[in-house]
Amino acid sequence: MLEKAKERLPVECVGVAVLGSTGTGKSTLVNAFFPGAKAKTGYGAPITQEAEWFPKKRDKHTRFRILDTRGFEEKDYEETVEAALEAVDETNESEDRNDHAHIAWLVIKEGSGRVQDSHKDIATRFTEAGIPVIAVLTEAIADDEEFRGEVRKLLPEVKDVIPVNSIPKGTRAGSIEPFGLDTLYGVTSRSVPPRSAHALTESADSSLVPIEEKRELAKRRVKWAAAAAAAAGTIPIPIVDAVVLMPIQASMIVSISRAYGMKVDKESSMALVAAIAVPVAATSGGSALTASIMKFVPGAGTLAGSAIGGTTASAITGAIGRVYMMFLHKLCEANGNNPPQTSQVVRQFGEFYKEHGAIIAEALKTIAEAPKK
Ligand SMILES: Nc1nc2c(ncn2[C@@H]2O[C@H](COP(=O)(O)OP(=O)(O)O)[C@@H](O)[C@H]2O)c(=O)[nH]1
Ligand SMILES: [Mg+2]
Repeated sequence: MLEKAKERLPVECVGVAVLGSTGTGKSTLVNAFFPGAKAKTGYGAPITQEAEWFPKKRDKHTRFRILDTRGFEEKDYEETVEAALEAVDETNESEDRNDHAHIAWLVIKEGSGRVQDSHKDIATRFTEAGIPVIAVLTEAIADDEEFRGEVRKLLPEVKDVIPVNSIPKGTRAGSIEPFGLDTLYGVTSRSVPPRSAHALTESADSSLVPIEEKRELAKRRVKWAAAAAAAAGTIPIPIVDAVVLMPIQASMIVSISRAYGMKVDKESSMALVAAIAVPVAATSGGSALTASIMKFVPGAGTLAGSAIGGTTASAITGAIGRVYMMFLHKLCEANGNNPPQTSQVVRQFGEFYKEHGAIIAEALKTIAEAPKK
């Protein structure tokens, strides 16, 4: 049921073309920025053509795609630029914007100190093709402004020039910690369409995403679920709460968790949903919704189904979502913007609910008092 409900979540994807010569730090950058790059897209496998998308085809669950190329060696870069543009053109013909390339990262090693013909070519031609270009200076030293200024001057088309250090860098003076990826996240997020920005929030390394953006995305998921529940409420009951409402609420819980950067697989999603549902069900005393919520819990049995209306279904779904968001937000905040483990949520939600469950209790009361429709 969870799987089915997830099918109905909004489809969001961001396409990133990562361009630059071999050895400039493209792979290092992608792997630091998108922790799921290898597992989720197969990125890093040897490419068979000049330019190739990872994954090759997008499905409903794909949150990001990366265009990888052979590398732009100075002597024969034209062919690779041509191939990359072709790959972008092809995908951007799709009517679904989720298929598109939305942004290009032009990767230059800061230490090279040189802007090449290939860089200029990429910056102009991708910009002309409607793909914003961000120049990323890798293995950067935090306060070396000179090269940055030169890149800005020589590549006036680019949206921004962002120095980054993707992984710790050892120097004689000690280690330079990673920096700049959060700036790259911010500029990228502002340069792509809103739906792709949401996909970025979900797929970029959680530490790069400001907690307020996580909250915004979680709010959208609650809104989505409340709207879906409202629509579901108009379908004849009792089928509605078991088959429609419960999966909506379950996938809402999973997608709020993902918005806050939690890694949720099949098993942990069941544990999460149960952890939220049990305390809610325990306080909701016999309303029609209890029947719906109790079905979250394996073996809890079913109550005789009475009808609930769309408004009610929407109100309770929204209330559950808001309380869970409050809970996760607090945990993340207390933990330096790091997502909690599923086990921590399972252990601590009950306690939190005792203090803050009034929001849900209110919603449940209005159901109990509402005339049955
Ligand atoms: N410290 C540090 N090393 C980097 C950075 N980017 C790349 N490197 C190193 O540079 C080398 C080449 O990087 P790689 O990602 O394989 O380049 P690619 O050929 O463009 O994919 C690797 O040894 C990386 O560890 C960076 O931002 N910081
Ligand atoms: Mg590479």
